[in-house]
Amino acid sequence: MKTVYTCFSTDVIHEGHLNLIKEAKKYGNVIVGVLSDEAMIRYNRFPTISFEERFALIKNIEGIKKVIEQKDIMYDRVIEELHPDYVIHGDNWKQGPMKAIRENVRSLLQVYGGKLIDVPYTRNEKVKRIDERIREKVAMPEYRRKRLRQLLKMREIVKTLEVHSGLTGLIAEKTVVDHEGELDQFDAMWISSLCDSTAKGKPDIELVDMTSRFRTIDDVMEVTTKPIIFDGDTGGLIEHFVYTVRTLERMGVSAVIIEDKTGLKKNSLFGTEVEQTQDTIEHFCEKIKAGKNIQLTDDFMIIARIESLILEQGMEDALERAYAYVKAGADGIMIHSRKKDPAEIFAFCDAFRKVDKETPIVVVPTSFNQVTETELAAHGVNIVIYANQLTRSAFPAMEQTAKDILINHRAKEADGRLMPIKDILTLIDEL
Ligand code: SPV
Ligand code: MG
Repeated sequence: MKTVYTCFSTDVIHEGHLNLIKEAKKYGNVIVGVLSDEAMIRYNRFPTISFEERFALIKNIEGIKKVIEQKDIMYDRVIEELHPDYVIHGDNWKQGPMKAIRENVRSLLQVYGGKLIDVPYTRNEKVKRIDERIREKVAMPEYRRKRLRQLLKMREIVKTLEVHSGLTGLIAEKTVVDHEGELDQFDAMWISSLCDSTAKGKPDIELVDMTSRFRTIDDVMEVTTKPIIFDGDTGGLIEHFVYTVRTLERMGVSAVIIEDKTGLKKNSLFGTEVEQTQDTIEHFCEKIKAGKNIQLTDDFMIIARIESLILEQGMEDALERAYAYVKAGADGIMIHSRKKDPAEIFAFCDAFRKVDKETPIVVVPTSFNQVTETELAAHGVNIVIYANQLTRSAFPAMEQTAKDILINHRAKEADGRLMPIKDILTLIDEL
């Protein structure tokens, strides 16, 4: 009897899956792989049920010989182990990022004469509706909020991209790359005070009020499903911060990062070029405690951001603060630096990790941008935030277009660099 292999990464079994199994049975014994959570989140949406539940779901389908876990997106290991005569899949993998997976399977099968079968993907209203329901579910506050904690367990580095609008949210949500035989996407989104303010033409001095910042979050949430880390600046007055925590938590934001500065906040990347005052350890701990006391779920995270290196207060001060903030209840530590050389970030992480192996460390490699995610992970970093690159790439592009139009008294010369009209019209899906 021949063997037929297929791999599922679904939370719901619908008639499309059953149809695929029915087809597969015509060729031999059917083995189904259930894609691991770790692999699934690299190119697909976040699972809404546990791996064990997804596994059980497949096990319950009649006529399957065996169900296994497929650990990797690419099929190298599974094909080496099973040597299936056939691999069968819906033909939807001929498009988009999944094309790379199909190509991987095709070349692996070719080596020993295995065959690839593409079954027409079941596209009907019912299947479409199920698909939309799962999407809506992962976007709901109670699912979205806890996802950062879940990702911290699954991902060596939680890759986070700055967003400040529905459009930038869509970029963070949908961009998947196929590079060097691997698929990857961003895990989370950062609502930066710098970029949220800049998008409104305002300086980054806690001038854009919270109501307006919540509006940005809402715009992003409306069109995305990924978890959000909110830049809460200094957190403001303790009496105000508790309200901010309540609102963010209710909205389904996963974490707020507050920095240990007081008075008129200026952007950290100014460093000591402008006057900035660091909060006392005692007062900032009070703020952390107040926030932790007020939150209602175990999911929401308050991350304490240490400005000692930015303000040239030394490593000892940074570490003392880190331990104190964790003791006060901080769910994570963000250590910031404006040096090009990542040495002080590495030194902080190494020292902190000697004492504390658990508390997540967040970094924002804007200045020390040559450092890779793998290097940061090796020093114990858990979350990397690309805090402003989308905004910084969009602004010069838009400015150049404005100049081209002014110089040429028409838009033709700019056109070569522009997105085709056809693409902008279809960029946003209608419901
Ligand atoms: C932001 O993105 O607003 C930040 C990070 O707070 S930084 O601009 O580097 O201070
Ligand atoms: Mg900021």
